[in-house]
Amino acid sequence: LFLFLFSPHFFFSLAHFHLISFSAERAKVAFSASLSSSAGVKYFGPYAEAITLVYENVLTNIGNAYDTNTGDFTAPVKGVYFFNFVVFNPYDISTGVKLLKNGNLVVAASDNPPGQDTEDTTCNSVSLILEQGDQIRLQLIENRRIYTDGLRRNTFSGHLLFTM
Ligand SMILES: [Ca+2]
Repeated sequence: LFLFLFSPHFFFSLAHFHLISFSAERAKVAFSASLSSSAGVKYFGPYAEAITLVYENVLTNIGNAYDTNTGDFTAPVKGVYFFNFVVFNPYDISTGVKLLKNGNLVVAASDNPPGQDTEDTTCNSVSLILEQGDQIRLQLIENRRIYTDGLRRNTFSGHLLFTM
């Protein structure tokens, strides 16, 4: 033990441990983004295959864990994260969005076309234990559509609740 305490390996381990605990304690992760920053009307879908939705209009992105080029959220530290997404679509085509963790479905939200009021909103939320590097993304479900305009009714948010 005595020899180990004064070995380079011990000091490396000590430094490494402090580095990890320091970064985990200080981790601050929170993002919110809407699907489009433009006031113009945009439709996504319907497509035969699911596509990743890129929420390009960042409102908050503390820690830069959400990538507005790819639509991927990458967990910077192990912890419990809360995600919420709100989906809006009007008119005559059903809407639906699914949340994936490392490519696998976790939860989804969908809605059939409006009847009389011509507006539909749906949402879902989930708290997940993520390892460092785990990825979360939202995809438009196959054969569904999503619509956006200047009112920013499609949003995606994620927050680190606490590290583990
Ligand atoms: Ca409906």
